[in-house]
This record gives sequence, C-alpha cells and structure tokens, in this order.
Amino acid sequence: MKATARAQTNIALIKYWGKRDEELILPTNNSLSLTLDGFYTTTTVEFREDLTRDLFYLNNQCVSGIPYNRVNQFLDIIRQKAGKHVFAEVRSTNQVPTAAGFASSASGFAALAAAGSKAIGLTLDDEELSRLTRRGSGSACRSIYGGFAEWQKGELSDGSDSFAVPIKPQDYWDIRVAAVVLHADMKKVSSRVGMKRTVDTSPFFKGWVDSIPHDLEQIKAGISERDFEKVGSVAEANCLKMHATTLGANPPFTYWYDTTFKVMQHVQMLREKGIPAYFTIDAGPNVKVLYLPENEVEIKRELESIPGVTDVILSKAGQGISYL
Ligand code: 2P0
Repeated sequence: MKATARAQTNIALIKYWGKRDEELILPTNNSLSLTLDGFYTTTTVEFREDLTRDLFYLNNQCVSGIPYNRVNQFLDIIRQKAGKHVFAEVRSTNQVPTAAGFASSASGFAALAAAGSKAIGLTLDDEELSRLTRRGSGSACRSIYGGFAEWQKGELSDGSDSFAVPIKPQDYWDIRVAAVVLHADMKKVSSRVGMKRTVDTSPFFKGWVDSIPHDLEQIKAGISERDFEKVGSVAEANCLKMHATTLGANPPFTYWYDTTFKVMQHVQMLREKGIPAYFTIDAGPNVKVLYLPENEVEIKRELESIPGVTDVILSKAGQGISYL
C-alpha cells in the first residue's frame, strides 16, 4: 500500500486558458506543452488502516488547511476509483523553486496521481493516469509524458475523452527553456480565478478559443519539422493572445510587471541581432525563454543583464512519470 513517483513540470507552448466544467476540470481548448527536466516533485503515498485522516507532508513539514484541501479532495477521487476507504500519509518534496514561477501543481498532482493510484492497487495506463491527474490540476495531466504532450480537451460532459497524449519523446529534439526570475511583488490573481473571470467576462475570450486550432496545427508542423522559428513564433503569439484576454476581463487584470515587459522586448531585440529566442509567460510575471543549445551561454548572459532580473534557471526537455 506504498508507492513513490516522480513527475516533472511542464511549460505550455499552446496555453490552457478557460474551463467548460470547473468541477471535472474540463478545458475549452486543447493545449500543448514541453515537459522540463529542471523542476520536479517526488511523492510517496502510503494508505494505512491506522490513520483517521489524511496526513500531508510538504518538504518534510506537516501542512493542512484551505490551500491543501485539494490534496484531500484528490485522494477522495483515488479512493472512490479503487472502492477503498482508507486514509493516506503523503510525503512530497518539491524541486520547483517558487520564485521560478512554475506552478508546482503540475508536477505535484502528476506525482500524487501516479504514487497514489499505484499505492492503492490501481493499474492505470498512461491515458487513464492522465485523465485521473486532470482532476487534480488541468496542466498536470500533460506531465505524465516526457517531451511534447497535447491535452485533448474532449467533447463529452463526463470528461472521459479529456486527457493528454504524447506528441514527441524527451530525446526527440534538444530545445531548451530559460526561466527568467524577476523581482516582483505584485499581488497575483490565481490562475483558477483569472481563468474563470476571463471566461465569464472577457469579450476577447471567443477570439482566443477560435484561434487555437490554427495555432495547434502550426506548432505541430513546426515540431515535426524541428523548425525552431516556427515553434517559437507560434508559442510567443499564443501567449500574447492568452494575456490579451485578461485585459478585456471585468475587472481587467494583467500578470505582467514592468520587468516582464522589459524581458519581452529584450528577447525580441535578441532576434533582431540574429539569436533565435522566443518567450512565453504563464499566469504570473516571470518569463520563460525558448532557445537552442548553441546559444545557451549568450542567452543566459543577456537575460541576466536585464535590470530587475534576479535569476535565470536553465532547463532541458524532461521525462514523463517515473516510479522510484
Ligand atoms: C498552462 N496555465 O497551460 C496554463 C497557462 C496558466 C497559464 O495551466 O485550475 O494550475 O488547477 O486546472 O493547471 C495554470 O492552471 O489550473 C495553467 P487548474 P492550472 O499551463
């Protein structure tokens, strides 16, 4: 009744932004990501008859309360699926620096789903595991796979056709990502709240959803051809469209900070100088920069030179779920 799994986080190149079902976490659009090797969560789950409630240790500290209720709710889903009523001790270690601006929920829920389902005795294939993981956090369902993965939104109201599928494995293409950490203390609108507000109120939301099939087709062609310019330019434009929807929301909001904008301009300037680099930004102020290995030294130096940048963390393509 005990299992340990590791999952790496992922960066979306075509963003997940908007839900059609909040409870089942069903998205309004397909998304596509690259799993990253630098940021991961390792989780051990043990179901024990002697426990009278779930215990959750995060980085060796026992934690409880509202922010962690999602873990208990997710364990309930696993228990229901297995038809067992037994509480669990969960121990998670995050190698995802909070400052890097990656949601640890992606690697966190993928590792929890893998370790939890194995510990309780479920045998799930990747598709079933991705579908289960989605119930914890949407973006996490893509972290089941290494390399490039696509979350298919599905059409059915029960969510049975909404899960991620592999597009290309980890070793297919050495494309890299620099996480540019900024000095920013702006209060953040959580991605759950931001997404919902955008769906409910932004007149730009329809345009966002309508534009996805074309972006997906283009980026998949770019990945097949290993065409960095194509993949980068589609990802950058898709990110800008996602962020544009937030400006149309009521009340309007943005995740960008002044330094966010400076980094974006710097990346565009690097391209003008002949260094291929493209940015993408999630529901926060930090910028992620896509680049190729031959430009790594220059990219790091350039990004670190921007005033307000506190750190630049480099990552390669990562692997899917592993059991330890
Ligand atoms: C993504 N984001 O595709 C997008 C881009 C943020 C911007 O997935 O409510 O933490 O748990 O399903 O997965 C962040 O949202 O949201 C996210 P829930 P999640 O990576």
